[in-house]
Amino acid sequence: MMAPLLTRRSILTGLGFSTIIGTTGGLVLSPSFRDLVLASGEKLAYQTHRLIGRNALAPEFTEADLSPDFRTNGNTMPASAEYQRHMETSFANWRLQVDGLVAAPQAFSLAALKAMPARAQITRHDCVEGWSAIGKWTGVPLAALLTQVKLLPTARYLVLHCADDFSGNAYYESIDLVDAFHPQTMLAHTMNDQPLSVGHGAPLRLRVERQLGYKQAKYIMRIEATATLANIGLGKGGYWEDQIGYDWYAGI
Ligand SMILES: Nc1nc2c(c(=O)[nH]1)N[C@H]1C(S)=C(S)[C@@H](COP(=O)(O)O)O[C@H]1N2
Ligand SMILES: [Mo]
Repeated sequence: MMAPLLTRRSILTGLGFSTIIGTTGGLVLSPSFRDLVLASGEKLAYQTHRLIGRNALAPEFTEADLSPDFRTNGNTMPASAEYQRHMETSFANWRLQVDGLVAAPQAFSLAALKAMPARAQITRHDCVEGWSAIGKWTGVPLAALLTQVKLLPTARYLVLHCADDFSGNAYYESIDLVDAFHPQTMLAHTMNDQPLSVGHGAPLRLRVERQLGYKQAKYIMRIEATATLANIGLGKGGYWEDQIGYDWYAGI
């Protein structure tokens, strides 16, 4: 188990992201992982993505392609008193907790995240319900954050805990480390050059561009690095995965 981590660590400090992803893809995901976690159709999509390259980029568009109306979906206003307080104070006291299987857990303020080197990308969001929209996202590459908190060798997933819920069941999502280190995977604080609105997930939402809309977790409060998804929610890796059996790996 040490070799992959050392490789990933040394590459993180020394070389480019694409090399990290290739290495992570080759070493972190074992066949037993795929067999245990994925159902057969989903497994096909996952393996196809691995063949064409999990590190391949999602198409990017131009400002001229931006959708004039990017609709909201799912929860558009978390009901919790804690979230309401943060909203009323413009998220000044909000912190993103990053913990779990990391050597250096940290709490990031929104100002600290906005001060980090940003990436911007114009991509198409595809909802499983049959609509798409093109938007511009600006935020912190997740890889940069993970470098700061120092993932432990036992970490295999990142769980995104959100502020909202449906009937008391918290919304959450999870991704593997290949997607976590993908160059387009970011924590977006800005949409179409404006601070992320509450409807679209303020103050911070995930963009994981090779997957469907429900993976794009809004209202992120905490990111937890884990070795397994079995102990989170009902164990399927996400709110919709738990509730109605959506694929955990929603590759597009
Ligand atoms: N926390 C949270 N994240 C969420 C949802 C949600 O209800 N709560 N809905 C998901 C779904 S199904 C989609 S299509 C997108 C919608 O994002 P938008 O509201 O910015 O269009 O957010 C996803 N992330
Ligand atoms: Mo969706």
